[in-house]
Amino acid sequence: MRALTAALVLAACGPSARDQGTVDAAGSNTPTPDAGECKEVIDLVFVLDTSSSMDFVLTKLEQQIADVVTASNTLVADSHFGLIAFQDNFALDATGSMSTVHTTAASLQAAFRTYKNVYTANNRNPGDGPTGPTTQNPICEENSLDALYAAANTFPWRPNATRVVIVATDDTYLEATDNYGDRDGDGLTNKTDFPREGNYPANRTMTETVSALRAAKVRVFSFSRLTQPSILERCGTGRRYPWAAITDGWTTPYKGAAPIPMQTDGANYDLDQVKSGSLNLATTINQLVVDSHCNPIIL
Ligand SMILES: [Ca+2]
Ligand SMILES: [Ca+2]
Ligand SMILES: [Ca+2]
Repeated sequence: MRALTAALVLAACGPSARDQGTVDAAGSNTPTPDAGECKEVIDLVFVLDTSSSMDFVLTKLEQQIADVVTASNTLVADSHFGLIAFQDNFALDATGSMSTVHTTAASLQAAFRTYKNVYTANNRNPGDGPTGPTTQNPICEENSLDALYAAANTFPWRPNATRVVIVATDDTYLEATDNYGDRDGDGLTNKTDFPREGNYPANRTMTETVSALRAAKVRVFSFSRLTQPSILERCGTGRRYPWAAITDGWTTPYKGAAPIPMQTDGANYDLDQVKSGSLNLATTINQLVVDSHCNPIIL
């Protein structure tokens, strides 16, 4: 709950008020002791579940990302953006103006479109590339964990940056040494009837991933479901863990470990509210960037 408390405190007396100092009784503007000290730039990485039920997020991001880029650059110039797409494996997108670093809404929009059309629409895993096999993904859980590990360790975070990850997914994850392609959990990935098995090992544990994120001083903000989907909305394959486990790691403990946003001084938002339109993605992201900027992570 520390993360939520921090967010509420910041909402009440946020960075803008702090930076402007205080106005004393005589009306002069007296800088607070730390005024002007923070010169952090903003590095914001999207870690997105591109499986079929998540295409609405890609659509909304394509529509709204220009607002996010503008707001971030208004807060402080030269914002950097990254994108990691995942299903049963992941890819660190390298179509930005500086390879894995995007600096414009246009290149992000093009990337969101590509993932939706080439990967989401074909159940193709991002790490397999555009000619990889289709009709993959034999169990519902998705590999957010290895994607988050890559965000922590592979994205070129700048030393002087406020570091934020936005992860969007509607399911929980597996840990090493499980395998996302092993639909029946028998340790083999050799079944070829639908949904076809494939070799998609989970490479990291939750402990390794959280440690990497904390070491990199990355806040994780998740957009995930708070409640189970109706039968009609459910992932059409089997799953490793019960439906009740879809919140594990985001808003409920994962095998006893506190959720990832809570362990990284972030927060979770309700993905269903994004889907229904009652929570605006760009507005929410812009606010959490403001709240995070120059606000040291409390671990
Ligand atoms: Ca899915
Ligand atoms: Ca899956
Ligand atoms: Ca198997």
